[in-house]
Amino acid sequence: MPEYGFATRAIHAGQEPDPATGAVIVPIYQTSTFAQEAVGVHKGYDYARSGNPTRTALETALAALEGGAHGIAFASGLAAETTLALALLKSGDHVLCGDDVYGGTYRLFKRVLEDKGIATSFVDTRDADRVEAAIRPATRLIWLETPTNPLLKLADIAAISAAGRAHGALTVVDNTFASPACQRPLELGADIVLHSTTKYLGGHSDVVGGILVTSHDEIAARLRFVQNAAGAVPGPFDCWLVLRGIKTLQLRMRQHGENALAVARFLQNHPAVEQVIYPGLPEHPQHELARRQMHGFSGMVSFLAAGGERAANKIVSRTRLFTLAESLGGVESLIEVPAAMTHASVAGSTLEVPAGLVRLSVGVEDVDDLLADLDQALD
Ligand code: P1T
Repeated sequence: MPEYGFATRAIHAGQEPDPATGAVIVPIYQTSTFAQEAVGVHKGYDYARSGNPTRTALETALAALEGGAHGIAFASGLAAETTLALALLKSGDHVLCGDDVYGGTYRLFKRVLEDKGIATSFVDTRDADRVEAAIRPATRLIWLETPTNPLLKLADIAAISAAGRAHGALTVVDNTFASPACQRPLELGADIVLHSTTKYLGGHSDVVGGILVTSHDEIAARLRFVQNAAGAVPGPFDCWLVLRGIKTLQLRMRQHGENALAVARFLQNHPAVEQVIYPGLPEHPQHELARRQMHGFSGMVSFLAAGGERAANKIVSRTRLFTLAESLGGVESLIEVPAAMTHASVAGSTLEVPAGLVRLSVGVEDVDDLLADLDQALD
């Protein structure tokens, strides 16, 4: 549905009334198999690992939101990453990865794929020239998070994708932190977009899932083949929850962004805070790039607590509205210490994050309540 705007696609793409019953909302096709009239004669579905109408709706909708031709859904963000690696990489290949990524992504590359002969090196993706210089003859994938988890560094998607193309490497953008409401990497030249749909796309902290979107037909066919062959697919109810979530994505992201900016400004003026990181702040060193390639700056804010690890641990134990928990992107505000929680698996590596770093997933509650909660926790 390219002729419609983003918010319209979020509500309608892949979500026409059910042809069988007229149900306005895509039904949860809770079935593992589908009747065949004769051997191989059926209505497009034979077995639910290979395909399910609720999943098809989600895949169509998310492809439309990212401006891509094909969506391929998975049981988690990491299942999407694993399937992508199985489908596109072989022993001897090299992955060039950003030097600030989700701890689980690092763990997959270093502690699972390296044993299979796939090498990964890490580079500061804030500098497109440095990324290009680090491309090797064996580099098959360039793996970007932008903004990164948890330091909110940005990568110039257009410049890096062009460099990758010139050297025969595919650029994958993990767009989990921005969501397609704020950033659409395929439109900037990236080859594949990945999401943990657990986060902003689901939006309510009640589902775990993942998606890959691409406009390359051959790559999509290969990914879809391995989706079925390896089998890390989402169930129909999980697909339905994400479909329900994306209907309000645009509205939620607007409020996440507004609240996050207010929180970032508040923290900037607080003596218990050493440094605030939010791409929407003019003081963010890459704010110009953020304005160029994003449409809104999302709801993730990180800050360094004055007083380091002890101070950080104290703050996160004192908030009442900001719940101390891993994950992000739900309507409720969350707070965590990446070094000890989401990024424990990068400890001791070059990706290690500061022990005094606090990460906020700013929700859509009344912003004055959020500011008051942080104020009493930082006191
Ligand atoms: O948790 P899962 O759905 O498997 O997604 C993994 C993943 C992939 N990419 C990014 C950028 C992520 O942030 C995540 C998961 N992250 C957290 C759970 C977290 O709290 O950072």
